[in-house]
Amino acid sequence: MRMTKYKLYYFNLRARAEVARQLFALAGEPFEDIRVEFEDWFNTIKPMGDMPFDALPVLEVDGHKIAQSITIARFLARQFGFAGKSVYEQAVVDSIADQYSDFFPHVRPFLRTLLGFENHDLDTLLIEKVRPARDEFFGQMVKMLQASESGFLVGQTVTYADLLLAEHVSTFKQYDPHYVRDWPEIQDHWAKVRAIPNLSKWINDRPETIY
Ligand SMILES: N[C@@H](CCC(=O)N[C@@H](CS)C(=O)NCC(=O)O)C(=O)O
Repeated sequence: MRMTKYKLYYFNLRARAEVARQLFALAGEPFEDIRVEFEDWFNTIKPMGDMPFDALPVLEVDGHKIAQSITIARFLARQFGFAGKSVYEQAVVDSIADQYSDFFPHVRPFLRTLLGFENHDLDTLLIEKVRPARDEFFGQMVKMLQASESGFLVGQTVTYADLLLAEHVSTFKQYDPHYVRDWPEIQDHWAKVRAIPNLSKWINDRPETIY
């Protein structure tokens, strides 16, 4: 049987491509993990205009390109069985991904400052922007966990929504060691997701990056 050929283009960061990479790891599916240097992107690849919407990540599936990180994650999750077990569950999973996208602009300046693309005081951003947004978002996620009663956000098994939340937690634990101290349900969720054997192997083996 011919295998689908996947190429994932992104920068040498976890950031917006990491959930896609983790879905490949969970499924045990091979893919080409193409990590573009910023210099090559801005000087060569972007000017060629071959990437939809002129941004990364982009997933190439047998030569067909798909853009937008959440769309890529949803596509792979559907392919590999991590998108929710019923149409209703899938809608709830997608709604969490959309909620994550609404939350993300509150933490984006912090991440862009780490990369040197913006220039803010990181402690001020943490206190004034990141933590208040975190409290609202984590409160919403705890309600999902309480409703599902499985330790995962939706249904009985891991979905790409769990990966989005757990990867966010990992990133901010790196820079704010007490990030989940007052959120035991979120800490337990993070530990449960990251204990999944294929995922924990990927996390141990993956390239070390700033976030
Ligand atoms: N909403 C898009 C945002 C994509 C995006 O902003 N990508 C950034 C990196 S995280 C990028 O390609 N920046 C370089 C550029 O815009 O030229 C997604 O989630 O994929």
